[in-house]
Amino acid sequence: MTTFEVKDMTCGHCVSTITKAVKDVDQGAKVQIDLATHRVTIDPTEADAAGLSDAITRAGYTPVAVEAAVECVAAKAAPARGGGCCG
Ligand SMILES: [Cu+2]
Repeated sequence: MTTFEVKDMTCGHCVSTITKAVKDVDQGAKVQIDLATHRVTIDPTEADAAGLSDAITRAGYTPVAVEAAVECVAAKAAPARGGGCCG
């Protein structure tokens, strides 16, 4: 599971562009996008994090890899999202 924060993803069009870009490099990947938090979570089948990051960059966006620890902080900041990693 790889998570990116993509700040310049702002609307449904961006969501479909990014989803398509990811599927172009990894057809079987599961892509979950939360527009409100600008998070793109990818469950890849063949591409690695660098390849996925590349694909999103080529689509015209700026992905920033999110570490598990950062995810934890974000979950605490927004409890409605209920992050499992923070207990
Ligand atoms: Cu957009």
